[in-house]
Amino acid sequence: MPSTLKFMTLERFINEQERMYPQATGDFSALLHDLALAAKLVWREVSKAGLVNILGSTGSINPTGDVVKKLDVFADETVYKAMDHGGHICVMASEENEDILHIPDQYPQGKYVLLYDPLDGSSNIDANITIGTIFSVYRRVTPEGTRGTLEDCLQPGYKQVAAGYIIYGTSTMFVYSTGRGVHGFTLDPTVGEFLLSHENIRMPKKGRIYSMNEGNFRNWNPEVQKYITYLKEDDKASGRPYSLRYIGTMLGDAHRTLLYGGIFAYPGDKKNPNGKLRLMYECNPMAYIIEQAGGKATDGTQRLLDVKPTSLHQHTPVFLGSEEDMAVCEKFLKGEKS
Ligand code: P6P
Repeated sequence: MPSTLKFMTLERFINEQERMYPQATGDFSALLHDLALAAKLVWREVSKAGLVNILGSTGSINPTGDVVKKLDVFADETVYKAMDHGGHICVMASEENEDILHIPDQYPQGKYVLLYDPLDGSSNIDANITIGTIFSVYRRVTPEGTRGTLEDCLQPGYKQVAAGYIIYGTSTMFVYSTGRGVHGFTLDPTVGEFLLSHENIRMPKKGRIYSMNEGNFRNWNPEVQKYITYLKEDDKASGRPYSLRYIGTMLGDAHRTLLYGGIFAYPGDKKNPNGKLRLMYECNPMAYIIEQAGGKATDGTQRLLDVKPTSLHQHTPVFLGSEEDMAVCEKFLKGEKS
């Protein structure tokens, strides 16, 4: 029976997953429930952005140099306020804020850490192109009961206990993993519930789509240039030429890559050796999802989830995609194939 007919709501799914862990306290589930509420609150504004004149720029600039849109600010504040009082989190960090975000003193310090990009793809807001919210959850590494610190936030991606995103597209989906596969829930706005629509998502082993901003081709290193040129050659046996699909919202391009296969990349280049995407807010959570679905993610030299972070807003090159596509890509990046 199709999973949606089971009326498996996100809430019920989270609770049933919790029952698999007899020692669970319910803290983690409650954190995910709070995140689901935050998703609906952000969706409510995103879905009517054009109607309430929320479009347009605040004119301010965020820590990584993007022009901040009003919806960015709303989403940033909404996620924080939905998550700050539950007692499950000891510290947060947002792509929109320079420093870590402490939990207000009147609320208990929890055992988890939340990092989030409140609205990825914000440059697409005014064009009504897919945008989304990305999140990462870690267990704290400093003593319980104390205020969370930067050390709690700067953990390598393999330490994530959950990661996911809410994609505001033709429909709104909550996609996440807690290390037991990747599951997608589609929002039914008539009842305000996320219903299980994509149970245990598995990436195709190989795709026929590559997703990169080819406008940067001239600045890429020769190995990347050779790989892209290879993908565009005519060779039916290996499914080439690939098609280029790129919307300029990382989570949208990564979500399509998750479902259809192929490869997404934002390489470093001569101007930006570490690329443009943020390790902590975009690449680690998406790499976690891609690996959980059977794909691979690297920074061009090592497994992306093994990268040791040194600062909250650091950039990293990223290559993520289907197992077989990543194997070929890595051969080019190592100079073993040309
Ligand atoms: P470019 C959106 O601003 C973002 O951070 C990612 O979501 C997206 O993949 C990338 O920037 C797009 O960057 O240089 O291709 O416009």
